[in-house]
Amino acid sequence: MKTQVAIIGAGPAGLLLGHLLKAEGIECVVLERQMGDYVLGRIRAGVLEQITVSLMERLGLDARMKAEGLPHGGFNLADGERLIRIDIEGLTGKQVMVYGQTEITRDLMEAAAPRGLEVIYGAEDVALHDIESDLPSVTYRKDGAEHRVEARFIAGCDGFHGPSRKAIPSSAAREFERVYPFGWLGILADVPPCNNELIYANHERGFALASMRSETRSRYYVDVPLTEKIEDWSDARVWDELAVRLGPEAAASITRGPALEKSIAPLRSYVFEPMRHGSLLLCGDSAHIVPPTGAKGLNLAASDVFYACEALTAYFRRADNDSVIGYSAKALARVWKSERFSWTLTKLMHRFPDDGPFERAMQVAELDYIASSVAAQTSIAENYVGLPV
Ligand code: RFL
Ligand code: PHB
Repeated sequence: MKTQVAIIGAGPAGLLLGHLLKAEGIECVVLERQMGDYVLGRIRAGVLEQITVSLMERLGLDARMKAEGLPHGGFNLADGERLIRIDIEGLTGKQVMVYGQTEITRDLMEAAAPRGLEVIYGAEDVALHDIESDLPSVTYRKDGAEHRVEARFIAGCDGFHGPSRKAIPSSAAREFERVYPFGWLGILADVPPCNNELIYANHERGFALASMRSETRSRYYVDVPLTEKIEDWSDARVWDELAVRLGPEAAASITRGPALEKSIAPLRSYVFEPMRHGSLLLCGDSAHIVPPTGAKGLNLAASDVFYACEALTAYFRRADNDSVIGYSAKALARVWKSERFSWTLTKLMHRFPDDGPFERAMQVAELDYIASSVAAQTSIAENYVGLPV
């Protein structure tokens, strides 16, 4: 098969890029290792920045998001009994949208066939070839047969564990990484949220987050040491822990219910440079990971895809190779700012095992400063709502 862009991975990055390229008249095909239901079963992001919302609008795929999503004009930082509200809307004039990654993925997936976007699920042993040439290709196996896709470009949208990033020689790359000494234990339940806005809590027992998917579905997290096993966390234990860490006011409003999903995700900060090598462009988690504290992962995937689409459109419309060459620097400038924000918020809101009284005093001082300074709150608000693309 021949196409203009071979996209590896049908997560949000790959599907968004596929739709955007298709809308620009650029031929592409998306290769996904898993089956569609498996991709939809991953419970991940919940908070969308303007860039993600605007890409769905541009594609005309925003109807369900507008009908079912919850626009939020603020969120809260809790420290013991103190609650600091960050008035995102008042400070920036913008809102974030609470709408699950599962729903975005479903909207993109369902629109694929009607719009002629070919997505091949169950593609095994995906391998990249000749990425330093102008005619790279991707091979895969499906139903026992070998297939080859020849393209002008490959877009690596295959997440942190996919083969794309690994195809770039280490001599041409640089990695930056920080692994955190805890993970987030998440629980999803069909119960009303305890608060109408998100609460990020720093409690002496650890971090907690109260989030939601709708007015009847809640998503909560607590941080746990990496040694914890999910089997040791009954639903009751998770609810008890949330009630303590979120503080008395939120605790009084928590409705308990059976977990629809419960899992532990490790936290990591990671950046791979450059995000382009030869004819391969990396987008989303394949090139970078942020700890979920800033709600930035999916949104960074969206901004990468925005820049990648711009670069590929310039190439195919005007034979402008400079924008392809400039892709990495443009995307990384935004990636690093989101890395900084996610890391800062993670440090501010978690109790690290090696931290002593000094580090805790720094957290308290910073939270005091945030509580009393419109400038500090504005900085948090503009990062949370999303920096300009
Ligand atoms: P994905 O979603 O991992 O999709 C990659 C796709 O590539 C496929 N793949 C392959 N396909 C073919 N061949 C192979 N060999 C392949 N290997 C892998 C995979 O099956 C998959 O379908 O990456 P993408 O598209 O870059 O999207 C990134 C986002 O998923 C991620 O950044 C966010 O979920 C992060 N994240 C959050 N982001 C936000 O913006 N806001 C949030 O509120 C937020 N909360 C979260 C999060 C991530 C979490 N976890 C579990 C990591 C909360 C959590 C708990
Ligand atoms: C979520 O609802 O899953 C969520 C919300 C905010 C975050 C991370 C995850 O920062």
